[in-house]
Amino acid sequence: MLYHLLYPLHETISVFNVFRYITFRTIYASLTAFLICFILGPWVIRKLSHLQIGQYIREDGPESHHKKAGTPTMGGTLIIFSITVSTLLWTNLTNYYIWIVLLATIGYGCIGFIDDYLMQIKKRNKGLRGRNKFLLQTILATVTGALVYSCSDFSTCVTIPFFKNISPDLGWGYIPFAALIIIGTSNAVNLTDGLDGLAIGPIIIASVTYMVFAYVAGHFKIADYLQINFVAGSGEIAIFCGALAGAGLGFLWFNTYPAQIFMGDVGSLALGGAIGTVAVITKQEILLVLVGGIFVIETLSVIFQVGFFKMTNGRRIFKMAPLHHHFELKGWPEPKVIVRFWIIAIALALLSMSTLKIR
Ligand code: 57M
Repeated sequence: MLYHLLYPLHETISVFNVFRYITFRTIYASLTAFLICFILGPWVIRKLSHLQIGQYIREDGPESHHKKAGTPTMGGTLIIFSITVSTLLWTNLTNYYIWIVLLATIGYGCIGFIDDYLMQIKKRNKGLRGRNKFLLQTILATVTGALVYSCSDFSTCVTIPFFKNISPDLGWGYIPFAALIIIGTSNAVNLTDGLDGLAIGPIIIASVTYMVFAYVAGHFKIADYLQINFVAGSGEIAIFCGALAGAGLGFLWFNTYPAQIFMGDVGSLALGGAIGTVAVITKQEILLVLVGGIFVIETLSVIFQVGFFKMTNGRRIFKMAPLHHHFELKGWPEPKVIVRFWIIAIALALLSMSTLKIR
């Protein structure tokens, strides 16, 4: 909004010329989202506590988690609010991709909110039925994929990391492909959000990584030089990624160990949906496996654990899945598990950025 209000005044007040620069608006979108979370955080924590929206802790979880019972959850509502306000303030609102990524973020947040509401407020132990939750996720992800596909100059070719000459064109098949990326990412982040700051850390790292990808993909000369897909208008998505990272940092201030608040499914599903949609729009879909490697590792640990359990009639590969619980049960203190996972996430993000040159 500020872009539309202030940039036109740059002829009379020259300093407003800065509003044309995506870098400037990305920095301030990040700071705006951070400040909203940082300032409203204590009030939201008090409000959730007052409403008794405290985390229910399952009996079969690690012993160390039982002390977490009652921690305010559904903090994802604050994350989504700060991302949305900051994005609306700092982006070019005529950009189609901005509305698509906001739809995916808020839409997945609503699915998570329903799940949290049923579980935490209605005390329905399982929340939304798995089947219903997956159906809602599939519908929203398919609509998101179709909206991206309908963008006139959007390429339906899939970018294969490290191989610039291989990019299969999926045609309309890109819609289910995109939906799969979004659903998978959303659920992977949801599974990962099981320790204080464990999910939000890699989300911040992935947001900064895709901020770079969105910027270069939206810059014709840089995209041409790097020989990556030029996606007209994706530069504005860098501003959204800035808001995502800023909101993540603001939330981490309160979610860091020992957490004063959890994000809830409203947060984990929304953030995963956001990152998945950004990966699709910036044409770095497959690379998300690397950028979001922590989420992939955690999900694979569950798949292997459940599969092995069923095949061997009860034997386990890990002490407990997802993987973060395995290290907890091995005796690693919670902060050690969290920070080591963040370190791996940073290394994977650096490796993913190197694919811009190694192709
Ligand atoms: C999402 N939710 C956390 C919090 C957060 C198939 C199976 C792998 C499913 C999985 C599961 O239930 N996943 C649900 C993970 C939960 O966090 C809440 O959920 C939101 C995210 N969706 O925002 O509101 C617990 O995580 C802890 N937590 C923190 N700090 C945070 O900042 O400490 C969360 C955020 C919270 C809190 O204790 O209550 C979760 O873990 O449920 N199931 C599991 O992950 C279970 N694993 C398991 O059953 N493994 C089996 C099989 C199925 C693979 C096995 O290994 O044999 C573990 N989780 C729980 N109990 N709660 C272990 C058992």
